[in-house]
Amino acid sequence: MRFAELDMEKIISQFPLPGKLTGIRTLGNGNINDTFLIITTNEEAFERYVLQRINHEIFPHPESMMENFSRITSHLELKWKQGKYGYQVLRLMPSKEGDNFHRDEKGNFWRVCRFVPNGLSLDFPKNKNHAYEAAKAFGAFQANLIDLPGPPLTETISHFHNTRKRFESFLGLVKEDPRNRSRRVVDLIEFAQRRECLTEAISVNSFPLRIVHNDTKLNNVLIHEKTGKGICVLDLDTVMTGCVLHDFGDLARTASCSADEDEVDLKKVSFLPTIFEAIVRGYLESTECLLNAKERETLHLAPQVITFELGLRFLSDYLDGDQYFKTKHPNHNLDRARLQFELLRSMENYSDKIRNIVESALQFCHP
Ligand code: GN1
Ligand code: MG
Repeated sequence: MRFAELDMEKIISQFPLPGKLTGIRTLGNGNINDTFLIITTNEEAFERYVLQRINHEIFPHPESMMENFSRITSHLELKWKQGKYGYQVLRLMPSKEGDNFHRDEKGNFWRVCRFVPNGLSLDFPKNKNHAYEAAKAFGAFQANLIDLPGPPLTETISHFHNTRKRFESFLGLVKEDPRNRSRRVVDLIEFAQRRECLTEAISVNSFPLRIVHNDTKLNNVLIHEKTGKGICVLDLDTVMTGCVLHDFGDLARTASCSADEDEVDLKKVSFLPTIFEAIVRGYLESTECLLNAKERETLHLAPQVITFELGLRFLSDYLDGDQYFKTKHPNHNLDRARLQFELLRSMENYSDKIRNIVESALQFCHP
């Protein structure tokens, strides 16, 4: 949905924010929800907030997703007060009705959070320290949610990181070819089919189920603009029961890559072992007591698995006529798929190095 089509002021007025609304602009480059920065001003100062429209076609149960959100943030806030969690926690602003979201007359779901100042959301790390800090922050996030009280969190998207299911639905789309596009991507289809074995590397049933973030792109953790420290984990919509390896792998996919997800020049794409080494260090520093033997021994495969999965998801969406991810041009999903597969190829070339980095870091880390 486009900015211009929305009656933004009316929506914002459903949240009793102090001051007068003085600015609205789009924020970030999420592929699913619509995100805006809101500025309100009174005589003395201004405040910033983040307004989001939840994509309810992709997240079919926004109410229970927001219930997850409240439970997660309350728990982390408590851990923060107890001095156990060293990061800021997203804070929701209640609607006029006192709910943690507002539903407009068109059926859209909206939420508002306080803006976290001084944070950079980076598409790739400017240095190793950023990668280390991001990994430490996502690790601490997992480690502090291990004792979340109450029933399991609601599953916001089913089978989200089930690589096998993703592969099967990809094969279904290749066969059905609803948009007659498969002939243009024969090379990518073959590339994916030759790597079917990756669909079995992290089958969720063989690992402990823990609460994980599930969308640990580097830009989902804010890095302090001056100190370079991780300050806040963002985007809690897919936080649910899952496997820790997917979080580790997805950060490696996005941070230890020489190009960002939308790069079209594949010559610029390669895996960056020194950044990866920093991710391993940061992640193990905050999760070393958490991981069991099976998780430790499979850690080195996670970047490849998740990169394969993302490549499959982009390619499937291309074959399906671009229904899922937001796209900016007709071949956007195809370009994204090509990049993921190129990155996977580079990871394969570095697979011994990746394994060595993980194994040597694990030597110094005791469960
Ligand atoms: C989507 O919208 P964003 O950027 O937070 C997607 C992730 C992908 C990512 C790829 C719910 O996340 O799984 O890794 O795009 N989120 C969902 O950029 O599918
Ligand atoms: Mg997301």
